[in-house]
Amino acid sequence: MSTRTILITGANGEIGHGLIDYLATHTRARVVALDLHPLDESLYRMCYRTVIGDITEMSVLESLSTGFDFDTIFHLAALLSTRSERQPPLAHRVNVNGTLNLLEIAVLQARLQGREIKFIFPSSIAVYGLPDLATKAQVGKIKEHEWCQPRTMYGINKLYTEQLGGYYARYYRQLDADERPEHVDFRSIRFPGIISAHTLPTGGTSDFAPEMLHNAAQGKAYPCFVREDTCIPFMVMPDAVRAITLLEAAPRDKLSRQVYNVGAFNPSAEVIRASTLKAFPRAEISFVPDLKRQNILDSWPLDVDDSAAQQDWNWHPEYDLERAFSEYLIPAITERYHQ
Ligand code: AKB
Repeated sequence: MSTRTILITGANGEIGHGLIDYLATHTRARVVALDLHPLDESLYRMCYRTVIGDITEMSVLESLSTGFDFDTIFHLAALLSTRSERQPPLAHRVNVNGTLNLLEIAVLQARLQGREIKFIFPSSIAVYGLPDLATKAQVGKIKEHEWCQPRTMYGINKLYTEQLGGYYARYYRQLDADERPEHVDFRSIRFPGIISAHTLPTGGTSDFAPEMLHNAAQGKAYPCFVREDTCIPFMVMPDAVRAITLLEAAPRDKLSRQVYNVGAFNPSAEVIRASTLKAFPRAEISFVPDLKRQNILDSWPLDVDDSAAQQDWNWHPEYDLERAFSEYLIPAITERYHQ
């Protein structure tokens, strides 16, 4: 195994936790972790270097670029959908300008090193926008090019930055006289809601599922902010980390596109409640819909068609709903709160 140097932005976030743990356990990669906040204690020893800094400040990124030769950038830092809706200008600054900065750093790195730099970018089902519940039910699984009319600031930011990544990979400074050697190999995954047993998301709209489960495990009543029939795709964190590392490792000539759907299971909120109650029978879970957040969820698809990911890089989730609860979520969450 060669020793690669990997930059992870938003390292302290949910995917950051899962990814750093995976890289430390399964590879010899040197992880340079960047986050606005100090990294959790548990992650420190797994990283080669940790940096506290803001991706909207180019000087922070430039000084990182001076210090390291990166093979891959996992750009995970973002404001999620609910938080973005409350602070749209901040969301734009972080989700769009921050990503632009990172893409510029990738170009700079490619130029300095004279080789291609991989840029791995988590996008989201929030890029989709179904007009109403009847259409949502009727269209079922949707492909990457369908229904890309997001209703949220976050969805718009993600859809635009996917395209920005495509531009940096294919057309960057296309009018320049000389062929430019620098190249960014941009690859993106549209993640569904992600449920981790070890961390809780903040500021997302799919948060109702992990919140339900984590509250139940702690014996706390949970008024769930959606209707019981709310249905969007989800996956558990080990599959999310598998997906992002599989995509990163895939040979480029096997990739037919730059942006891929990935799915695993798509239970209604009621089914998530029932699965939670099976493990924690005394949990108090009620449904008290917040109509505005509900509207956002109703505009997200029921399910995604991930056949391109299956074909191109052999994507298959390891966890369906049943296995996710019985073999990952319940044992790990129980251990987390009851040890
Ligand atoms: C959110 O709810 O904002 C995220 C997402 C679906 O991208 N979890």
